[in-house]
Order: sequence, then C-alpha cells, then structure tokens
Amino acid sequence: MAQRNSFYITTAIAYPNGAPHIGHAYEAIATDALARFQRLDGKDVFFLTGTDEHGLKMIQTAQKEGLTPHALATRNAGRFREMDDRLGVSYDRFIRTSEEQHHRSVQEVWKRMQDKGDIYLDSYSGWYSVRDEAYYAEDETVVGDDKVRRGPQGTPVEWVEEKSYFFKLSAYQDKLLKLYEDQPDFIGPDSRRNEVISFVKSGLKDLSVSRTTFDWGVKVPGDPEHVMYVWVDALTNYISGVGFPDENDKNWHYWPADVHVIGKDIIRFHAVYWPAFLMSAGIPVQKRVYAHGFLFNKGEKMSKSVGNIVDPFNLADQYGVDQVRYFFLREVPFGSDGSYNHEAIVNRINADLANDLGNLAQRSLTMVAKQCEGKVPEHGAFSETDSAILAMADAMITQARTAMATQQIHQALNAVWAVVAEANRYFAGEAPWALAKTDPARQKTVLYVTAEVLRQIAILAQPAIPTAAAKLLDILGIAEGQRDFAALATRIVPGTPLPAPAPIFPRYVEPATA
Ligand code: ME8
Repeated sequence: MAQRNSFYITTAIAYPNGAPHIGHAYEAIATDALARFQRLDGKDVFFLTGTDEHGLKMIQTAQKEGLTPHALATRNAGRFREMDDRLGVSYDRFIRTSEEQHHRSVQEVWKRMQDKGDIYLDSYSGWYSVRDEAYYAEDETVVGDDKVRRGPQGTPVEWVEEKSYFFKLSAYQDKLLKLYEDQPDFIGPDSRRNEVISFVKSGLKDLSVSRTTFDWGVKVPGDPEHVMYVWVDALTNYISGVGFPDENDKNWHYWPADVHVIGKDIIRFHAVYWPAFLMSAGIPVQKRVYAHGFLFNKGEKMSKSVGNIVDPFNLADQYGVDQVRYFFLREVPFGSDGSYNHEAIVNRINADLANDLGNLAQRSLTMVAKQCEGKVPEHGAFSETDSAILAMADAMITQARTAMATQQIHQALNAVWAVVAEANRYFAGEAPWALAKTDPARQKTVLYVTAEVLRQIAILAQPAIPTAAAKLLDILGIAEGQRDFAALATRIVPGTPLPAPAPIFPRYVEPATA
C-alpha cells in the first residue's frame, strides 16, 4: 500500500531506436514540472523514466546500423539520459527494460496471469505495425492510394501469421468498463476517456502476447521459443521501477502510481491493456493515466521515422533550458496538440520572462539595493492596493494546486503570470522611484510588497523554471529551506540583507547574420 504522503509519477519509456526528439523532451519536461510541484508541496515523490528496448522496431533499426539491438539501445539510452540531465528533469530512477531485474518482473507478471488462467497458446494471423508495435483489426486498417495498408496512426502494417500465446483480454471488458465508471478520474483528459470507453464498448478481442520469429525480448517462462510482446514487457516497467517482483523492496510502497503521463497515441495500451494485465496478475491498478497532445514543428507532425526531428539539445543551447521549459508548458495547453516556431518562442521569452518577470525583479531590487541599504525594507501600514496584490499572490497556490491535480500545467502558470502582470501594474501605478524624495516610508512599503509578491511568484515558478526561480530566490535572500510551498504562508522578513541583484532572464537577441 502506498504511504499517505507519497506521489508516484512516470513518463512513457521511449524507444531508443533513435536520438530523443522534442516530443520526448516535452513529455519529460511536463512530467518533471508535475513531480517538482508535488515535491515542493511536501509529498514524498518518486519519478520514473527510462527506455523501452525490446521489440521489432529496435531489431530493424539495429540491423540497418550494423549494431546489435543491445548496443543500439545502450548508445541511445545514454542520449535520453543526457537529455533529461540537460533539461533539468529530476527523475529518481532511469529504467532500461534490458535490465535483469525488469526481466524477472515481467516473467513474474506473466506467471501470475497464467496462474489466473488468462494465458493460452494458439496461433495469430493479422495485421501488425512495427512502428507502433501494435496489432490492428482488419477494419482499423485502410489501403491508401499508394497501395500501402496502414493502421489508425497512419503507420504501415504487415501480415503476421505465427504460433502465439494469447491474453484473455475479452474477459476484462466489463471489469474495465466498471473501472472507468467507478474511477471517473482514471483517464484524462475527458476526450481520451471517451475514446477509450467507446473502444472497449465496441468489444475486446484476446491479445497476442508472444512472438517466435525473433528472440530480442523477455523469454516466456517455460517456453523459451517465445519472447513476450513488447508492450507486456514495456508496461511492466512501471512496477519494476519501484522494485517488483520484490514486494519487500523499499520503493514498492509507491505503487500504485498516481499518474502515468503519456502521449495520446499510446492511450489504449495504458488505459486498456495495462489495467487488464494488472487485474489478472492480482496487482492494484494505477490511479490515473493522463495523455498529452502531440507537438508539431510549424504545424508539421514529426517523428524519428518521418525525419524532421528537432533536436532538444539544440533548442536548449539556442534559447536556454528554463526558456524552453517555460515556452512549452505555458504555450501548449497540457492535453492538446501544440505547434511551435522560432517567433513564438522568442516572443514568450522576451515578453513573459525578460520583460514582465525579469525587469520587475531587476528594477525593484536595484532600487532596494541603492535606496534601502540592500536590505528587505521595513513596511508601514498596507494600503488597499498593497492588500489587493498581496491577496492575489496568496491565492495563487490554491489555483495552482487545483490545476496541477488534473495536470493542467498551463493553467497553473496562467495563474502565476496573471500575478506577474498585476505586479507590474502595481509597480507602475505606485511609482516607487518617484517616492524616494516625496515619501520614503511609502516607497519602502511598495518595495516590500513587490519583493514579497516576487518571492511568492518565484516559489511557484520553480516547477517550470527551476534554475531561474532559484536565482530569483537567491537575490531575494530566501534561504534554501524556505522555498517550498509551506513557506508561502510566511512573509519575507524586513531587514534581511540581500545580495546584489543579478539579472534573471536576458532578452533573446537574434545572432548577427554573416
Ligand atoms: O511509444 N509530441 O515510445 P516512443 C509529443 N516505447 N509527444 C510525443 C511525440 C510528439 N511529436 N512523439 C512521441 C513509445 N511522443 C513506447 C512507450 S510506455 C510503457 C512505452 C511521446 O519513443 C509518445 O506519445 O515512440 C510517448 O508518450 C513518448 O513520447 C515515447 O514515445
């Protein structure tokens, strides 16, 4: 059983058949923001990510590159880990499905499903998409003008006919429908929930769960001629990641996961197959699956196979890590598709980060440094406008908590940046620069209120922009132990000495063209 205060969150595990692309970066950044938020909110968080290394797609790419699948996986898993580290993704464990412990975990799940009577041997004939690593019914495929038959995600399918073990998915149709009914939060957003419910209602067929034509995978216990279908193996990572099959493992208490964050193309695997496997194996099902949308580069769909990948490392080098994180999290409503381009990124950086937040911090704290002896100023009685902006800042945490509980990351950021905008109006309206001579006591109060509002903004901005928010908290003189959400209930302390205000966000300037 999960301990009361724990929070377990996962990303999908990526196929390391190529280098990570921006879709992977997006999922990692968003999941990281959700994990950081819960950590700051006092939860004991476990954040799992990793790579999905078996299956035909890996074999075929490895063959093309003249490598073994394991060598290919090792090379690219390293790149995924580097991407996470580069983007400040604060995972607790990076799992690779080629790990021995994971193999034991998958075999244990298989044995339990078999003991339950849910696995039987037969033969499969039907359509398979290597790119999706998915079986499709004939009526889910169409033959295009180019004579190529494709599945529902638009990827080519091939005819497969071989001896195979099956999982009695059909026996779980009613149990799954009951699960969706009893736990209305099981699938988000609602559009995906509806899609899954209608898929399950349309009737579930038993699922082919082993292959005999290749051996790169987890062996079926007692029948080593078969390797398991890669999705049985891949989904099980979520429990291997917290110690399964060792239920005495120190991390097992995190299960069931609070949320699996995935892309919309793999909702069926997570919301239909995975809970069915878990029910069969007698393991509690996850609490929630949340599917984000797809990112398009200027409106064009990208993928490793299509070839128009945008490299997340380049993006981070060009714009900065916090800038890229902020852009995707604020710009794309989490759950919807989004597109991005250079102008949109630059606009967000310069308007929201450099101008609205960076300049406000710089201007107000420079004034504090020069005119208030470099200490958080003492304040007098608060005016109505002071109280209004403070109340607005105090209200952010409740809005952010509500939004983040349902993965509405953009809404949490909207709430914070609404306060940034209001703080700018407050600062302009109160004009503290003009008060230095006319009413120095009032100037101090305005600068105090501004510093306090900036402190609250910085604390709440940490999940999205961890490095810049930490810099802002540094120049506000906030101690390391005073940066979590519990500290929002306090106020910045007058008299605290402040370091010289260093800039937080430089403006983005186009590189000079030769
Ligand atoms: O699906 N925009 O791996 P994967 C946003 N191994 N998200 C995207 C995207 C895009 N353009 N392209 C991909 C797999 N994703 C399986 C998962 S989990 C047990 C196994 C997302 O490398 C995609 O939706 O193809 C998925 O959540 C993740 O990136 C990994 O995709």
